[in-house]
Amino acid sequence: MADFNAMTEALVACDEAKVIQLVNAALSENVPAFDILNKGLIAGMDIVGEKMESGDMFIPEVLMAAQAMGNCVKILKPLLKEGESSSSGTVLIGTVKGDLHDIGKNLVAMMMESAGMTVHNIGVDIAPEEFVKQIKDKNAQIVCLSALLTTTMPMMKKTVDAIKESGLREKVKIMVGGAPVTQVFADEIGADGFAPDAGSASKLAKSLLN
Ligand code: B1M
Repeated sequence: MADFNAMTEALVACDEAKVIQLVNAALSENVPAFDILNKGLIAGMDIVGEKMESGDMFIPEVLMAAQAMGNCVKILKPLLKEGESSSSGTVLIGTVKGDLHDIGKNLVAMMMESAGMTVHNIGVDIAPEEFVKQIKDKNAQIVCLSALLTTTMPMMKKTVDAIKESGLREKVKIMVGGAPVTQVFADEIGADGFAPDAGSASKLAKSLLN
């Protein structure tokens, strides 16, 4: 029986060795990688967020938990494949300027890659003009913007506006996501779509490509 609670607790305790051991033990019991990710790891990061907010955890500890999470995601990556996909396309993904959060964005990128799309993951703290440049350079059909901070959400609108001003708006679909982002916000800023998590982001990208 996989012990998701122990996994969550080990992540919150920043005990990377323990959390990796528990992830490997769960895999050896054929526990689905999606359950490990959602019930063990993401649940742990949610608690980390609450502790960060209440002042019970500080940035260095949050970074240690994030690193442990990232290393577990590397283990799960080959097992999170969605299965064969008939559609494929070119996607550009990045976290908007001012925002350094990348775990969720990297999961979205991974799910899209697993679904057969070519994904250019251009990192964090990406300025609107850099998104525009990369859309041109990579000939992207879809651009995905990620933001985890309410303070960086306006940068999503600036990025959408920069894409419009560059004349590329008709050539590229724009998707947005990240914990504080909503469908209403996506509509307000003129994006083509919003996805609340990595799985639905991948599905939405496929439907926008078709
Ligand atoms: Co930050 N942080 N952080 N942080 N951090 C949050 C987001 C926060 C909610 C914590 C809290 O206070 N409760 C809070 C934001 C509050 C707000 O604005 N409403 C916060 C804050 C305040 C800050 C700082 C300002 C703290 C400070 O310095 N005082 C600072 C800002 C730095 C900056 O960016 N300029 C900061 C820094 C950091 C660390 C660097 C320490 C670290 C990031 C490490 C890293 O990413 N490499 C960190 C972390 C780890 C978090 C929490 C704890 C976890 C985020 C995470 O990785 N979640 C977070 C609390 C929380 O979210 N519970 C928090 C797991 C991940 C799988 O989920 O990213 O939501 P998520 O991604 C999901 C979906 O949102 C969606 O799919 C993903 C997978 O299902 N999705 C997309 C994401 N992007 C998408 C793009 C798409 C579609 C879907 O495109 C189409």
